[in-house]
Amino acid sequence: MSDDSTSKKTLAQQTLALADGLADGRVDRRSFVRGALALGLGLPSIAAVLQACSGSEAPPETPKAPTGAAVVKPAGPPDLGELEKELKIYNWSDYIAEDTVANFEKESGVKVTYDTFESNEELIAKLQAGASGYDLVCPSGYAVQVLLALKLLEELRPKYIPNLGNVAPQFRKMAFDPTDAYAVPWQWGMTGIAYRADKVKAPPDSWAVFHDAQYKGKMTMMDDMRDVIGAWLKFRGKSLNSSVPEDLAAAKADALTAKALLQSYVSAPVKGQLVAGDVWIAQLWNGDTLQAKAENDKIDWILPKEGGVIWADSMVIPKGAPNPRAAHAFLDYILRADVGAAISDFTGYGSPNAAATAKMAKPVPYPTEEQMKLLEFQSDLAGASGAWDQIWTEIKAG
Ligand code: N2P
Repeated sequence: MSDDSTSKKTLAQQTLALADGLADGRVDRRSFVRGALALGLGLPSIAAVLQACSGSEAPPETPKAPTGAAVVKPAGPPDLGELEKELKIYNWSDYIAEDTVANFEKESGVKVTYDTFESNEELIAKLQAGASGYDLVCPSGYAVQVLLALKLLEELRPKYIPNLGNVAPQFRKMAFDPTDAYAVPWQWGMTGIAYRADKVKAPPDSWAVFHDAQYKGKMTMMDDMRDVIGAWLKFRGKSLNSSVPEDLAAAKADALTAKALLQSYVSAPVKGQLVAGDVWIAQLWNGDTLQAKAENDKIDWILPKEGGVIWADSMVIPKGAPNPRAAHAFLDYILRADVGAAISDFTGYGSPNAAATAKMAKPVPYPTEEQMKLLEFQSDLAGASGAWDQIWTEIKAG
């Protein structure tokens, strides 16, 4: 063998050793390229070896189970990239502390666009229309079910949300997200009746107050199909998720009787009318009522004796969200005890975050078992949603 052939053999052996090292993980891709170039290997050959070894970043040895069967780790989704510069959030109005977003922007350098909506149906319609550009939105439980059925949500990446451990046990594995794969609970609350104690003859205790002609023109119900029809279903002792045609027909009749006495259907903006005294009795959420009460302490709230809605609203990531890393960063931020406490102290709602509840100035206690008998979570109407839509259209037009 000539010197030349010896050196060629050595070169081949060295190249093989390098390729073996790449294949079994002892050599990383960058070191392989550097070594191969030093050995004089051409770029096309280097590329071919790299492609052949493209799985080489996996651990070199597959661990064996005691039985000898190979343990195959399912490939997870690829890591999220760098923190993006922007984040677009779509949330209910008056549902966050005044400085929550500003503080996040300051510490993360992410610029937040924050828009608001007034009902789950508005949110669902926006996401269904496509290309909303939102990275985080806040549906109630039943609306999470609807969005999941429409395949409009991304799965969470828990490794980017270390504070997930702060979520209280009763808000984990809820019916709308049984494996905690999609939703980070934001706030919980109830729908009942807000009233001006100084204007009404006696505090209301029933949905029947909306049939009381003495308050004609001084009452409102929410601009929300699920809440209005749901209230009249509860009034007749039915589930607020009923799809029974007779139940729905009775609810429609009750709603039309009430409509003749209502000033309007209005949700969060009714707070100002209660404060001013233009409205005396309003179907409203407990937390928004507390916000109004901060401006006028004559405003009170009751849960009607027939019962009402309890909800848990969650932050979820819409399919194709343009800034998923920033979305996860915001989720982790709001799950901090101090940030979560500030949000709930401002909104007047309960925090699903155990660490935050412990820090709240005015914690809202979760209902007892006894109180829960009066409360019901809404669920996806699925096949009955067309009938509900139809009835709501007729009520609004009636
Ligand atoms: C709006 C809060 C209401 C949330 N301020 C109802 N799910």
